Amino acid sequence: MYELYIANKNYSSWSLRPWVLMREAGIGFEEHLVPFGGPAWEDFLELSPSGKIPCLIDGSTLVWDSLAITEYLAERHDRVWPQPAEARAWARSAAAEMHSGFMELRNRCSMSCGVRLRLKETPAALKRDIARLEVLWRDGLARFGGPFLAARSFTAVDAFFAPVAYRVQTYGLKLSPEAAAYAQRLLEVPAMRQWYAAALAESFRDAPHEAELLELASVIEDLRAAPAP
Ligand SMILES: N[C@@H](CCC(=O)N[C@@H](CS)C(=O)NCC(=O)O)C(=O)O
Repeated sequence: MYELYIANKNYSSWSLRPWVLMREAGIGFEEHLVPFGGPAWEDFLELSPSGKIPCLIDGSTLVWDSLAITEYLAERHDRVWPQPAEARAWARSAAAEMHSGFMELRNRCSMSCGVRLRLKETPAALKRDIARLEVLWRDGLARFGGPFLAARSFTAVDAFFAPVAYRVQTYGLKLSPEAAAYAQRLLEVPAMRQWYAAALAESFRDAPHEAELLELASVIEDLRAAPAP
């Protein structure tokens, strides 16, 4: 049985990727949630050499970084990347672009599933990231026929954009109808619903994450369970 170490579901966009992928691909795993806060980095360092989460343990093999975990799983399970090779090439490129890019979207709209926020400003760099996202999604959906990005079913490339769907919801990001429909489709995936319900139930608050959100945005609504005293 694989063991997947993740951080808090409300905040941890990187953890969401392998979690939702494994759930949707029917790959069994035992979940371990290691909370942010306090000596989180030391806690994470005990598990993962980068001091970052997620990481996957398979017997004596440790895999860290969401992209490496995805590729490790793809060597063992059929449903991780789409078929045929052309769709796989596109999906890998789009996932890699998300993994190493979209910095403004990631930094300015950090994931907080259970909160609704209004950004204080929308700089040109963020608009560029959103415009690129729309072109990329439209391309995948048109090229491979949807309803997911590179296949009829949810695959790893959708998992890489899953955190974006929560960001769209949290920040009310304005997208074209086609892109908005895809983001909504991601939110309705069963594993995404499960993650979201668990995120809302969290009473844990991570002070650095909360401070970062308030610096860049104002809170419209907080749907999470009341904070732990
Ligand atoms: N590129 C890594 C990034 C992982 C990452 O930044 N994880 C965050 C949690 S969402 C983390 O562990 N942060 C703790 C820290 O930076 O100290 C991946 O894809 O897994």
